[in-house]
Amino acid sequence: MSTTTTYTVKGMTCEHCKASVIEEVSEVAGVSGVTVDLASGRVDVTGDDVQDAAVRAAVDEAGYEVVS
Ligand SMILES: [Cu+2]
Repeated sequence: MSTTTTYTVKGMTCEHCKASVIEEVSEVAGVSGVTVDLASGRVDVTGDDVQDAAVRAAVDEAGYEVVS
């Protein structure tokens, strides 16, 4: 079953940042959708059996920080 988890990511300031996060998180196993709201830093990750640690690592890889 597909579920959506919401994260708050610090440090995204423009469309490029947003695209980087979407690109990295989209590569995480099981992820089927990623949406980012730049203003709030809200990142919604949708998918099946997505590992929380893998999402956090992907955000870190993109150069940003998950704060919640
Ligand atoms: Cu940017």
